[in-house]
Amino acid sequence: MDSAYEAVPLTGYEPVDDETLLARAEAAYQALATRRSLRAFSDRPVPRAVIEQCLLAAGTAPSGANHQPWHFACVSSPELKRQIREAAEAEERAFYEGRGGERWLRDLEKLGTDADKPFLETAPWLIAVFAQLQSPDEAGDPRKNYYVKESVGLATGFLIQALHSAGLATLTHTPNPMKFLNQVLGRPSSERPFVLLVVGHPAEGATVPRYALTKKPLDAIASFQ
Ligand code: IYR
Repeated sequence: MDSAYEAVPLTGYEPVDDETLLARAEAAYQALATRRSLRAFSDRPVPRAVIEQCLLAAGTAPSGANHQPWHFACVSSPELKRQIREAAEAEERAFYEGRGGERWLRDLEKLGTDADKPFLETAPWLIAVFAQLQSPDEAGDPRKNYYVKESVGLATGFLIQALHSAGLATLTHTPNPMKFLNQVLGRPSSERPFVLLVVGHPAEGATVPRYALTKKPLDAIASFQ
């Protein structure tokens, strides 16, 4: 039987000396360290072509068996944004009125969040990321996916990073529960909402919580042996 495997030459990794490696690694860190989860967006439009390029970047993420088990539902329609805000705020009100539990609500105090989510309508784009438990294979037949959450998490990380590199701000928003996104966006039940990314330019005078600026030092997040 013919193997399904075919090898092609590796491209894209030109040789680099260690000094250049370090300089690039530092630049990568500096570029990412300015990213903030933002909750105050400007209504300045963002061209769809910009979003499309960032989605292509997200789509390069590694995934289980290269099944790419993600769908990015991109919303700029004011009416759909309104529906999403309404449904999200209804869930969030229940959460902040007690469903979250005392401990969780106390942990969120430093972030200054509440049930009001005006940014869901102000920001030019909402990207609902869906995880596909199964998706069609090349022939269109349903096929099981593997490591779905891990894969979609990686693609979402790539997307946030691409949007940030382009100069856009994001909020990684997780209305809880967010099953309403399937209904509002007409996605099948084989897809689970993973995260709702809010994308746009910062509002003038936007602020962020001081608490979120503190990141763990290297010795708290890594070990070398
Ligand atoms: N989903 C709520 C609560 C919330 C939960 C976590 I974990 C956060 O890091 C921030 C908020 C909300 O969006 O307000």
